[in-house]
Amino acid sequence: MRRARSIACLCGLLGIGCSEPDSSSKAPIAAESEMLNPSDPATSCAEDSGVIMATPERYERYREWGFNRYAEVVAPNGKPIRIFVQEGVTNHQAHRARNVLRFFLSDFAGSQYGADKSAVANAMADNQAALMLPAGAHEEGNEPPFDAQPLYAAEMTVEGGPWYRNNNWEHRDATFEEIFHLVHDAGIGTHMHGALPDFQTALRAEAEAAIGDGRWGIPVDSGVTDWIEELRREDSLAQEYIASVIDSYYGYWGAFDDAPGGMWGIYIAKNRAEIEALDPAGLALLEAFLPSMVDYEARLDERFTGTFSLAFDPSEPYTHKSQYLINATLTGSNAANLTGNAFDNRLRGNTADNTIDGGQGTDTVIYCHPAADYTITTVEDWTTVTGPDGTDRLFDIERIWFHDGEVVLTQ
Ligand SMILES: [Ca+2]
Ligand SMILES: [Ca+2]
Repeated sequence: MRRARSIACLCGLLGIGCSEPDSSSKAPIAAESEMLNPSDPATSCAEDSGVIMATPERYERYREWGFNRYAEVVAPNGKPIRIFVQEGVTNHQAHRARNVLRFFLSDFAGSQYGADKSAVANAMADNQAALMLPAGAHEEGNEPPFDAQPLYAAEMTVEGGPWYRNNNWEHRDATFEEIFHLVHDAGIGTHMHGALPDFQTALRAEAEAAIGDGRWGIPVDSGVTDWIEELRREDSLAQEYIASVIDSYYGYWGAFDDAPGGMWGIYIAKNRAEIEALDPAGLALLEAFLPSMVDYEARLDERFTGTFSLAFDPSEPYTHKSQYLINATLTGSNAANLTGNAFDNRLRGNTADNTIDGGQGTDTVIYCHPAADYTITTVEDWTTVTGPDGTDRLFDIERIWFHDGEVVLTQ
């Protein structure tokens, strides 16, 4: 059962029979890297390399288990929130997991609990929070024995990859759910001391209310009732409830048509409009911490061909998810294209010839070399940029960012 997997995932956090400390658990942990500002276009270029590194030698047990790569999000207190990557997980998957974690920890101005997330990130680092990305799929009894939130390769998509494009439910993307569990448990605070006890109290109360009035915990099969009871015993109803709201809010169940609602039908709302109509209390709690748009840099799977769109298009069901993205980058060398949405998009092509259409808003295309390396030609509504990244055609783009300066295009 898929629900059983979520329960099993908690054991790493709760220490139920399947965890042992890694060799560093008592020692203060030092960061291996510096955190770059994700809203600076230069970060896109700088993070082409250097985000994923070899696992430091002091994590000997992780290395023995094949966690050969490592990444981190550095909290304001200078301590890392660690990500361990097992052989068989791609760097793209690891990079995206890090971006999702950083997105959850980015300040959301004006929100009740998310305006300054420093204390949440610091609590995670102080609690020695870790995310592990094991290869393959979860197998009961075969979990790597670490105090770390697991997110398996088989349940991580990458924007533009086949599982993402096809909404492959055998590889349902649990990235948002599992990484938010980590933020919730170690940062907001559940069994560990966290930064936002009032938020947790509200989430726990709303989870019970949602079970009571049928918004969540909907018994679509006989296992759900048992699962809810087990969550109640573990005191983890709040974590699973808000994860359901988050998943539907960011479009991850918009294309699900096997049952009404999201999270296999356990949650009453499939998409944002349904949350607004059917679970306004859940919506308010989510929006007290997380913003409406996902502003991490979506680095598309290098196999992607065609045009990746950030605008909703009913004929392309993956756009239920991509409509909430703002920043997208093509990787690899396929001659693929990007289409933005009504927001101020930051878009970046790859080394091939790309067509990039920003749509409405003030949109920026990023190039990582100095401006002198490129030739810019504008004919009517189209701007052509020729240089080390091929010959790209830009439409509805207002700015071009080069390594040494920005060019404003006059329409
Ligand atoms: Ca736009
Ligand atoms: Ca290009």
